[in-house]
Amino acid sequence: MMESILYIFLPCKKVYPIGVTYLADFIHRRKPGVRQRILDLSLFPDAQRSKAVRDAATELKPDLVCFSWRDIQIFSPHEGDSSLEHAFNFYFASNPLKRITASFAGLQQLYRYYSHIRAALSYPWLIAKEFPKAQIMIGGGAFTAFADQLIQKLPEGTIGILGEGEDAILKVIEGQSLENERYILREGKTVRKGQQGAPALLDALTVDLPYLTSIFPQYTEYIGESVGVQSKRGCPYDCAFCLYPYIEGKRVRYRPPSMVVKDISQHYHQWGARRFWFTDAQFITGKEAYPQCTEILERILAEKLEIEWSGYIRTSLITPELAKLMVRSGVGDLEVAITSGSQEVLNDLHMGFRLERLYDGCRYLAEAGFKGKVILNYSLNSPKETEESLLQSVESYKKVASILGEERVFPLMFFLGIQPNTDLEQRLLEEGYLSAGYNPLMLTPTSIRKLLYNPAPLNSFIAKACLRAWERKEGSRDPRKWTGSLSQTPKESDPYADKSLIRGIEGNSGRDALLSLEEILRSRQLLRSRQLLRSAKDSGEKSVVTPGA
Ligand code: B12
Ligand code: SF4
Repeated sequence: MMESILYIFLPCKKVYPIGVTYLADFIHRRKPGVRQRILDLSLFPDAQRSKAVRDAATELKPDLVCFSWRDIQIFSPHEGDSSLEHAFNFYFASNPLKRITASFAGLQQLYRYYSHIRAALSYPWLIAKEFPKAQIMIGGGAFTAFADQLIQKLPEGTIGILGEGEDAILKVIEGQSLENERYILREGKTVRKGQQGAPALLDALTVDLPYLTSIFPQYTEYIGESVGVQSKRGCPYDCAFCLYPYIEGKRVRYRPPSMVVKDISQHYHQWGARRFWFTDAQFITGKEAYPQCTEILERILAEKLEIEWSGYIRTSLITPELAKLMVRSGVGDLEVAITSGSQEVLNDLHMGFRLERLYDGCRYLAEAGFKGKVILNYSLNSPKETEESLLQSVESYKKVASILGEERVFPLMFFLGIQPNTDLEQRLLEEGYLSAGYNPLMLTPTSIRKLLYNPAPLNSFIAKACLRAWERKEGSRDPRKWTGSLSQTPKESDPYADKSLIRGIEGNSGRDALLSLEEILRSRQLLRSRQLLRSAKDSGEKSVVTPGA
């Protein structure tokens, strides 16, 4: 039986390390004698991270070191991140100077990307070398997404876990077999994998906050930030590009609302936290989730918790009653993944909602007095996109803006990023767009171009519209700071949890991009109809002339 666990949250842009807090809490409830400590490396400058790992391991002498790897992706396919602009300038700018500047910026970003991965891998290697008796485990969102590639780069014997980790860690400290867990383990050149049996039910008690406070002294750094709370796990939908059901499973498991709100209330009263994010893959997973969602919001109100909360929410499932409760219980800014204004494109991506219902949801929010911002995510140039469907997307933005108010709606171009283990990846492999055995972590100018899904023939004028809009806002420079996982985000007063997205909406350049796109498409249409007219006229003239000829 193991007696001490050190959790190390690998560096990424500062975000509350909810996963490791849940893991440590779970173990403490079952094995109160196990000594634990959480170390969040994001809060240290680069140069001090190895020392922080060494110091914590020397002090705790852990039997088990659990690394949690949350993010890898840096080429976020959305316009809040300057890497997308560089990539677009590199591939599509007509001015060669811009291409050259973008290629330097892109190279710099690639360098940062690789050194970020290298640095993250160096901490497990440090433990393996300097504390060889400790067992190493690793999990988290980024590890789950890229487990097959990462396990090859980790010290032999590292136990990787895909998805949730509570039961697996418990089994490891008890010395039990992992056969019914989603583990991945490399022995020399062979890799072994396990399949999860029954996923854990979430009826455990709430987080023991005084205990968490004692093992995670860095918590004070998160008091003004948005604290994660999970109310359910799993998503039953099937959106082609999405990895969440792969990570969390398709079966939805709910936490009892009283416990979810007890979590919020403890953080509120004991830490003074005021901002929360429901980290669920999807907060409203379907009609079956209504009772739980309703009770959570009612309890927030009943307990007079004056918070601001957000999360991923299917707007199409918002009812008038839920909208009222959402607004009264403190819903903040929302990110709505409309994806496209064309029902056909949505259906092709298996999004499982009707646009009309999405508009209804927005209407209910407006009627309930919603005052937040709505970031409206568009994934232009999805498969099945046509010039007509692009114009429908522009129309859909106008429609949402007319419902909620133009000043509240911020369209954001969020290109489809291709991720391993998604339907989209599978489809593109079958079509030969991706080649079998490609390495999704290997970024080169060609692979980035592929992985930021924006194929020909619509790509060039979509890029043109985006560049035109960004240029107008930014004066054709890149004044935005690097926002990738390596740098520390400067303190910003904006309450939105993902600060790089906020950059995308500051200038509302997405609106400009959509309107520029409309301009480009309309002028193409005009040109085409003029050409048609002319050729009709020409052939008409010919046919008039012919008889007499
Ligand atoms: C909620 C969420 C957000 C919210 C976070 C809000 C907040 N305040 O917490 C917001 C919208 C801000 C966000 C932003 C981003 N996110 Co996000 N996010 C998620 C989401 C949906 C849930 C994460 C979560 O908190 N889950 C709940 C907790 C309890 O689970 P967990 O932390 O994963 O931990 C569990 C397991 O992973 C495991 N585990 C974790 N560590 C360990 C360690 C060991 C040893 C073991 C055994 C197990 C284990 O056990 C834990 C408990 O069961 C995931 C997708 C998903 N469904 O998982 C993406 C996800 C983590 N995000 C991702 C990314 C990329 C981002 C961004 C970088 C996007 C971007 N490019 O701009 C940003 C920036 C993040 C940052 N660092 O600032 C990726 C990461 C993978 C990747 N491709 O790199 C994911 C996986 C989504 C995806 N694209 O597939 N995100
Ligand atoms: S995009 Fe949202 S609704 Fe669709 S599968 Fe992913 S988490 Fe579920």
